Amino acid sequence: CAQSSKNPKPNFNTNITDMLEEMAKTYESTNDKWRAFGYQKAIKAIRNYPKPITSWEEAKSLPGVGGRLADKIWEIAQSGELRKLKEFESCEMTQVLKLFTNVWGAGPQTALAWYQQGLRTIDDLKQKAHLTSQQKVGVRLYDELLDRMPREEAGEIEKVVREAAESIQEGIIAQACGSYRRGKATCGDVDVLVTHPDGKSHKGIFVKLITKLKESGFLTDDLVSVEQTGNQKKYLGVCKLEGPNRKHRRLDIIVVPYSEYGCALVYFTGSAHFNRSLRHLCKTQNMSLNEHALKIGVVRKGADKIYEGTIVQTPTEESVFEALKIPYRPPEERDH
Ligand code: DCP
Ligand code: MG
Ligand code: MN
Repeated sequence: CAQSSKNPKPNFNTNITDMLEEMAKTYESTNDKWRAFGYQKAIKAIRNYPKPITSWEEAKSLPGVGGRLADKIWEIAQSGELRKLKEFESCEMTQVLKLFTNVWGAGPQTALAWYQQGLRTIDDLKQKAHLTSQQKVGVRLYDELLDRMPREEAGEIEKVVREAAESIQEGIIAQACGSYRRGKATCGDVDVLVTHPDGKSHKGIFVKLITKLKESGFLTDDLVSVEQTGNQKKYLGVCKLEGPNRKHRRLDIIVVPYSEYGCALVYFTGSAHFNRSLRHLCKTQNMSLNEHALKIGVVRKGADKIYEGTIVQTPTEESVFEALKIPYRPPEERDH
């Protein structure tokens, strides 16, 4: 939860959560959102459970775990296996949907449509499917984009972006957030957050930075050239470091005004799960938090906001935690 500041708790039931994760992923790829959600909720409860699960009743007592899920948990605890997962692994359609939903820019509906057209492999997609420009990139670089990079490589990518940014504008801040900042050993992509302490120089930087990184050959493919939300601009693309044996890697660049830097830093450092805990905490305190701002005095009626609240100035990450009245948590301790 968001309030504890201790080291990440150990998981005493990794064999169980691993298999349930696979189940959740399968249900996500078949667009079975409620089942996937139910599994995620159970996984969370099992992760927080302070000892190995040794009975069916114990499993059933966890929040979000009903009789059927308790059966599955108990099956794994006893036998180390889950028949339903085995079944999925031998089901062609399920496997193909998993393969297809891993194409960047393809969701469960697209995956199903491709399956129904008789397509079965990534080669089939290359030859016969109507692909969006994003999916074309996703298909061409399928294996590389699924591969997580060692954190050292993420550091090198951060450096290339930072040096390009600094050469455009003195004093610019460019910092890799996401899993890299949380200290993970591998990263799915690099999320570079860019701002300028003078409060205005960030404005011209987005186009110049992307252009420069394209001209140098570092950026190889665009996925989303620009996504604007309020005063923030986000680029999603693919890059490749110079030299032999380099792979294409996913890179996100987010440019934000300095006034939003504190909240943006918290948001893009994540994890997504941690952000959800923070937002949940906000709801209990009439606050709201997103990548732009922290607001107080929010009035909600059910899921609707009747009053938007007022912005609290949060120039630093520490000030965000302070305003939320919780102890500061270093990035390494924000996985849950
Ligand atoms: N984020 C979020 N909610 C989402 C997606 C992202 O709050 N649905 C935030 C938290 C993430 C950050 O943005 O940590 C970066 O998103 P990534 O998808 O790049 O996730 P990570 O960097 O955490 O992990 P990975 O190593 O897979 O990239
Ligand atoms: Mg990331
Ligand atoms: Mn990202």
